[in-house]
Amino acid sequence: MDKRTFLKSIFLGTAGVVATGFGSKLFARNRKKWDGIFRLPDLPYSYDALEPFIDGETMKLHHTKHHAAYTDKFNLAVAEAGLTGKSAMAILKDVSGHGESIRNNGGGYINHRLFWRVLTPVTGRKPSLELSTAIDRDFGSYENFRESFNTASKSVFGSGWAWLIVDENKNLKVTTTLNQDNPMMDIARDKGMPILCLDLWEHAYYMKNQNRRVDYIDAFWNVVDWDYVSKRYENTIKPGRARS
Ligand code: MN3
Repeated sequence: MDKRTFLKSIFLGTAGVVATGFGSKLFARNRKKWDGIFRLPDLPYSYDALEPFIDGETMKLHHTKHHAAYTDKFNLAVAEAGLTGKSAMAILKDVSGHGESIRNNGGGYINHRLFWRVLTPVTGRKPSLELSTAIDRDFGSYENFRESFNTASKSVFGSGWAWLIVDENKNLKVTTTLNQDNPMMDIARDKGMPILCLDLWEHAYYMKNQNRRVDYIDAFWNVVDWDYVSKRYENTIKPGRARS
């Protein structure tokens, strides 16, 4: 082996060890090493797990085509704007200062990321005592809250989302946004931390429900993951962020 080949083998060998160590252990353990690229999250259940309420074909297209496209385009827009390395929330909080592509694709990226999490195939979950107390306080009853959310969902003309948010006074509020806007954006009419959301774009229900958005809204209540929504609520109102 000549000197050059020897050095090359040492270099490649070392590089191999570094790459393996980095990939398998260091990277997995050290989340601060995020590379600034937003990735399409896996669904926490299979595509057909929410049937018969939301069909598998819709879920698959929605995740692998729509959400994937928003994710790719958001990465491009973030890179073009020189914002790589900033969190999605940091970018979208000041969305009015960025272009339409960041607003639409960044919204599409985070809205769907939350949407998959608030759904579950596990039946019978209920809001926690803490959340259900807040629902009674702010809506009068769980039934009134649902009515309010349904009415808001039906009122969205064209494409948009319905939301349950925790506002700056730690109160619950139902609101809607158009297109891919999100209540955390500075352009939102009602600002707050979203804890539950419903995608009202036709791509979310047209294959199964066609024009019957009402059927889709009704079906949605069967697959809401109240455990996750309650946890999000409790994390949002934690002491340190006192009611004002
Ligand atoms: Mn969608």
